[in-house]
Amino acid sequence: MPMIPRRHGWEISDAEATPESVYLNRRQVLTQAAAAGISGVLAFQPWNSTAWAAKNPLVTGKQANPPAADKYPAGKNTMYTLDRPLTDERVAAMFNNFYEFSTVSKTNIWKLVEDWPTNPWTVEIGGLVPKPKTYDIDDLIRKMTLEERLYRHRCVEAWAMAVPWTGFRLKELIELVQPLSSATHVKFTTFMDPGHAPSQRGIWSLFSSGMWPYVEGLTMAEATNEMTLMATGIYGRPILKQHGAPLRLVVPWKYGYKGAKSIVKIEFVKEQPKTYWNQAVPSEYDFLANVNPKIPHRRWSQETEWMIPDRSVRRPTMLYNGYGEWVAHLYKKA
Ligand SMILES: Nc1nc2c(c(=O)[nH]1)N[C@H]1C(S)=C(S)[C@@H](COP(=O)(O)O)O[C@H]1N2
Ligand SMILES: [Mo]
Repeated sequence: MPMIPRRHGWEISDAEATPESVYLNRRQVLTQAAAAGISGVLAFQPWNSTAWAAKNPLVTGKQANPPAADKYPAGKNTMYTLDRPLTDERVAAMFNNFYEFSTVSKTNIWKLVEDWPTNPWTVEIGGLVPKPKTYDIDDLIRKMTLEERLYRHRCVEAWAMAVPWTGFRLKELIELVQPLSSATHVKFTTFMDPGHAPSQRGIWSLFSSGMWPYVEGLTMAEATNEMTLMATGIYGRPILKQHGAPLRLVVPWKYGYKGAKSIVKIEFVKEQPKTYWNQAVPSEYDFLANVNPKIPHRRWSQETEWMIPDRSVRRPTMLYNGYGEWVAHLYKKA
């Protein structure tokens, strides 16, 4: 009798819609799917977040010596309102996509980041700028204006959440560094640390496309949109490591994979950057990645979504994740 890992009801079908199934080998996929299916039947129970939170009072994943820690909590920008309750802080902190740490599970990333140091940390700003410069993260954050915003988040896999991010507008940084007019895109490169990030080393790097580091990109018009946030905090405190400490991109009208975590380099470039998921599976993850209920993923519909941790309630997906008022004009054909 093979060992079947016991799972909580709310994590039973991790494997059903995750991108990793395209690059793990077929046998692994089948084994995982079978294990998830069987344990799902045996262990399914409605998720009781109150009872669970009582047993797990501490959110782990704090940065050691978080940068600009005295800036929290930052002032609230009340312009962006939610149509749903905020996700429980501990639920958000314990359900993550962070492929550098695991391509298999979302529910133990918070443990896997424990020994990963995010300090010291520098962010290189380069490419088509008059003065390329490497900033210490603490100095960089202190140059910017921090604010808190409530945003919905929609993963391409159909799970969603609503969280308070603290951060600064990317636009403010762009105004500071004054990119040349020849720049058409911004390229975000994230950390490389095979010693701490298991997927970046050995055999795992083969199964995770071998294309590290994770890279994302935006057009200049998207990057300078008011909604585009560089998150440095969450729930009124410095951002947890599992959410992409110490600096993470947040573009809430796009699928979550655009929101690169743990950024070390921001470059202004003159062509569309080659991005991680788009390179790995171009037919399933496009560069644009705007949330759109009418454009199905190749393997599932995008008409509905569910809010973590409750898979049993599906709600309609909104075009641009409900942020069309701010961003639809970017995509109108002239
Ligand atoms: N560096 C890096 N950034 C990443 C990812 C990743 O695997 N590596 N996953 C993306 C995906 S698919 C999602 S949905 C969000 C998840 O963010 P969260 O774990 O803070 O909810 O991070 C995005 N940013
Ligand atoms: Mo995602």
